[in-house]
Amino acid sequence: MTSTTGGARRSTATASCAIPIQACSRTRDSRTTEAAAGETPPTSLAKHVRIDEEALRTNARLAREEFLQRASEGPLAPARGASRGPSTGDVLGITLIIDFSDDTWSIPAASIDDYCNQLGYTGYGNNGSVRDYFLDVSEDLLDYTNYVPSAYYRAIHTKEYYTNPDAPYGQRARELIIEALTAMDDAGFDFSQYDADNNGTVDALNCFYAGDTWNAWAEGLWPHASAVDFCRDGVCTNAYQITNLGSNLRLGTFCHENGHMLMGWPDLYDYDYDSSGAGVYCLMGFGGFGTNPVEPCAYMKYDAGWGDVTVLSAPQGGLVAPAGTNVMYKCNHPTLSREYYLIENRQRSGRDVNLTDDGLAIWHIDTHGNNSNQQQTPELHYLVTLVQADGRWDLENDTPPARRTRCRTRTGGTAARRASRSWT
Ligand SMILES: [Ca+2]
Ligand SMILES: [Ca+2]
Ligand SMILES: [Ca+2]
Ligand SMILES: [Zn+2]
Repeated sequence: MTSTTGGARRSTATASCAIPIQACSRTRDSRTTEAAAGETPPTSLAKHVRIDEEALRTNARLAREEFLQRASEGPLAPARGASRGPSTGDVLGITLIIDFSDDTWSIPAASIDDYCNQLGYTGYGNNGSVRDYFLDVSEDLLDYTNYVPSAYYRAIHTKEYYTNPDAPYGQRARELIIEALTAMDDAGFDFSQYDADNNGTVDALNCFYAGDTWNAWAEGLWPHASAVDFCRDGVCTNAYQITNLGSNLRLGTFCHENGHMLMGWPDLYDYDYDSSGAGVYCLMGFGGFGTNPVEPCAYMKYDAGWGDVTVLSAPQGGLVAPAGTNVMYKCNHPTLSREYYLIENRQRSGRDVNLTDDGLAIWHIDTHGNNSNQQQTPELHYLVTLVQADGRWDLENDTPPARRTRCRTRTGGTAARRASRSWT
């Protein structure tokens, strides 16, 4: 999202780091930014079984930690719409794997290949591979695989060099990426095969580096998304995301970041951290973490061209909206094309098992909105608003993240009638 509040975000996130959580480790001596294995929230709950209070708190904390770790992406991410890859068809990304003489690899290259590409993958407790995730949520419209080298690229310099906090943030990450890309090209790699939509831009560039994050927030190799210009074989790279590997592989952040790169999706959490945005109800909100990230919410699927959309122009009964599909209903604003409602069924099963409630989700969309703006005024409101059944507006009010938020639980017809009365 475009914004002029990069500085504000930075100071907010820094303030948040006053909380003594692992993701906010601020010195090189504190090299453990990964959540401990035992803290992983439950991912295999039976349908309709509520997540207990402790697990809810753990979920919320882990989501916060992951997003705090990624907080730098807001100011650095390419402007919305500036760089977007293809969202359908066979798409091939590049995933660099890099280690250092002073921090060598621990996860085998073949494991990272499986994590990206293997159908039915279950490694590290993940619900499928990255490829599985996007096949599922696009209903087979997007088959996204990644080229993963068969061996790590050993960086020219030490990790100490790339993580030097005195260098401008991102500069040495890009130096590292260009180094690795150059070595690939020298070995005969054909970058022109990685531009599925033939727009001259490599569709997706991911970079994993060995070990933990050594840096403080927004320094050195602190995980981030940005852009790097490297041109070979008639194409150039643009957006990239870089993350430390740590000791495990988790789907959430990778899928979230590739949602940005491929589909051009915006973040749906509040960059100011003073409200909860779309909460856990979307991959691009706090739901995009851990080993079983939730589905992209209806707007994302609609935007990507994956939605099975029926436009409702009058109240109707007997409508069917199966959960775990891309069936959705749309109610247009009488005069403004940028504003509408999308309705989908979300149940706590499969990829949505970690939702904090289920039922019919009614989303108010205003493409001029911004999920950093929780004010709920005609001028300042979210892009994607969950119209909460209990009217509490917990997401906007930032009461414990999404815990008390309620989806609609009535039929599509009833919900559509109710929705049509309350344009904001
Ligand atoms: Ca080449
Ligand atoms: Ca392209
Ligand atoms: Ca805000
Ligand atoms: Zn993001």
